[in-house]
Amino acid sequence: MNNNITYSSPFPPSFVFGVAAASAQIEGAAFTDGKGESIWDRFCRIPGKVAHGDTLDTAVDHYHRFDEDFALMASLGVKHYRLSIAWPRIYPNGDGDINQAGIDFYRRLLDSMARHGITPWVTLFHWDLPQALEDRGGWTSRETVDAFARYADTVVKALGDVVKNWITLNEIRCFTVLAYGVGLKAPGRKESAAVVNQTYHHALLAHGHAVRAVREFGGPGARVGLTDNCDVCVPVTETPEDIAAAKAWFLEKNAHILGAIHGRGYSKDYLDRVGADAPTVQAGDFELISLPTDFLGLNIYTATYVRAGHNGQGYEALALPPNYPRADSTWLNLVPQAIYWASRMCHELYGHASIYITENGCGYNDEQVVNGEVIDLHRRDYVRNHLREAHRAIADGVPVDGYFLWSFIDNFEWEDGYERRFGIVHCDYQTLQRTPKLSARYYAHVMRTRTVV
Ligand code: GBH
Repeated sequence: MNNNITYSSPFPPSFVFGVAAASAQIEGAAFTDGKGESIWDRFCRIPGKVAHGDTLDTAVDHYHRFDEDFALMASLGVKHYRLSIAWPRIYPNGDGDINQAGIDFYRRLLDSMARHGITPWVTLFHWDLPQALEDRGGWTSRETVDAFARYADTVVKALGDVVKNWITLNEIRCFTVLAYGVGLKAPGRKESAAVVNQTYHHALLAHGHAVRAVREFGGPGARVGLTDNCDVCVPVTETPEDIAAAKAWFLEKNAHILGAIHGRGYSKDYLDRVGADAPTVQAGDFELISLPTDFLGLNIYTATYVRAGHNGQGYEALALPPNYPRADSTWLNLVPQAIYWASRMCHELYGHASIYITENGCGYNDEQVVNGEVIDLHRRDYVRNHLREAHRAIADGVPVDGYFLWSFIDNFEWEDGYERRFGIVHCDYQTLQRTPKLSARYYAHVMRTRTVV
């Protein structure tokens, strides 16, 4: 509890306000300057996989317009930007020869950011796996871990003089279970539980290699952490019983990722649950997986409500009634306390001393520019309510050190294509013209005053 913080106190001076995006979703230039094919370049061409058959070929053409985009960020007062590196630009075949033009591109981009006074937070992998590696098994194969290790070494060596904040992987669940089990995301496979559990294990190893690469080659001041989309829950009432139930739910749902990277291996409970489908683990794996990190990144969008079970035993997760409010993204139920409880639980359960909300935002359709404006009061409200919860966490002594709004600009929303807009800047997909929405003006005010009431 930090009793010096009142409702209207500014965020602490060191608190980072930023915006986020990812390579595949904004860059375009999908086959430019030697870039190799990614699994999303392939997936979006399979009929029925991505809404309207949208592709990543042009996206918002950030590849050619980054100067303009950073100038716009600077004009809004953005000082921190989370981006990702496209692995197929650096290694078009996933492994083997380095494509120098890919490294040169990110060097130009980072130079432009520096000119505009914007600090980079770089994610090494945000789902755009080289297709050549998928052809050899993708994340089901341990060879992909070895290739990732070489890729991480290369990127950290090449850019570590200017990049000091590294994020290893983005949202392990999305490129493992949703990609190899459910088939919703590229490469769209539907494998057995045993295979899916093995992809989780390989992703954890890749995370460990990225931590190792930053320690070996990151130079002075380099910091590194994972960005996880942990399963989040909110206790229905803040009674000791409901809070204990929520904690039990959180521990169970997140054991195979957060437990593992925090040095707990796979929990007995997890191993009992998966039984014969447990991943194959080699000697030394958990030493690599649990290398200490400097911060934990959390992508927070929504949560499940949990309460104590009958007779105070266990927990009960509640189904949402049909009229519960949500964004246009069907999964995005509006539960702002998600930020408070996710960060508090990670702090209390894993002892994390530094937490960044590396994504938070909302997706809506049909946002149009009218008289030069997009009046997205729904997004303003979302951002405001979520930042209040970050502020509450800080007041309660939870070390939330920063917040990155997803997203800077409307972009390719994976299987939902371009229909779903998450940006605080509108993109006209015909002309590629950028128009800051009302939420951008609001967030600029928040960043300037460092206060949310
Ligand atoms: C993040 O994922 C991503 O990091 C980012 O690239 C993306 O654009 C952004 O959020 C907005 O979606 O049918 O229930 O399985 C957010 C977490 C997890 C949300 C998977 C959608 C699939 C819905 N995502 N989930 S479900």
